[in-house]
Amino acid sequence: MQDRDEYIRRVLKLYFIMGSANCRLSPAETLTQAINGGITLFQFREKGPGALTGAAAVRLGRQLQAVCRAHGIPFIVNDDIGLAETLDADGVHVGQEDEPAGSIRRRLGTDKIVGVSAHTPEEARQAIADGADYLGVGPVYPTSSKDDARAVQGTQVIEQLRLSGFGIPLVGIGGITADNVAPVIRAGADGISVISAISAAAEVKEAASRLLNAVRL
Ligand code: TZP
Ligand code: MG
Repeated sequence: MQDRDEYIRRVLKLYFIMGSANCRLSPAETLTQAINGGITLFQFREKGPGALTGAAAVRLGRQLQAVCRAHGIPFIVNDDIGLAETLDADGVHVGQEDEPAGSIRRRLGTDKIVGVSAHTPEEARQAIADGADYLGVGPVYPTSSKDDARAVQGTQVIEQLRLSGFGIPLVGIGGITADNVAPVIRAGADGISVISAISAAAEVKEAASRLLNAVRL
């Protein structure tokens, strides 16, 4: 458990989330540059305007998974447990509206990474009881990458979770950039999860590398 937590904390440092709707360049090019810039974990999140579905989503998932494999970066699927099973992904990330983590853990087994979005200590407690490996907590700052995002919470929930003794690996998410990452880490997050700060950057590799340096400070 200790080793697993250490591994999870390490890969959560710079957690990049992306689907085709988020990219300026092609998804594979965006991901390749992000990996070259130093991302530590990738989540395939095919949502939003013009998002691929069915066989096309599977094809893109396979392509991005191959890029991750070639570079030793774990590949996580957002929400869609069936897609994660089809691809034999390294894990999944789910929100409170998705399949409960306990049932996902039973479906995927102990080896896969299971992440859960949590907004309160009660949701955190339930996720941990269900066998979650890590929590995503946010939105820390305003975001335009998620239509149904909850109210902005600053770093308050992260601090509250740490102060009440939750030691589970945890990332902050929502509107995080190299310029505002410091308070997120100071509040107790092990890393950050970003979409636009990398996917929409003019220079994807440089953006990832700046973020990684900021997380390490
Ligand atoms: N969940 C909470 S905020 C968010 C998700 C998926 C979007 C994060 O995107 P960005 O562009 O890093 O604000
Ligand atoms: Mg979801």
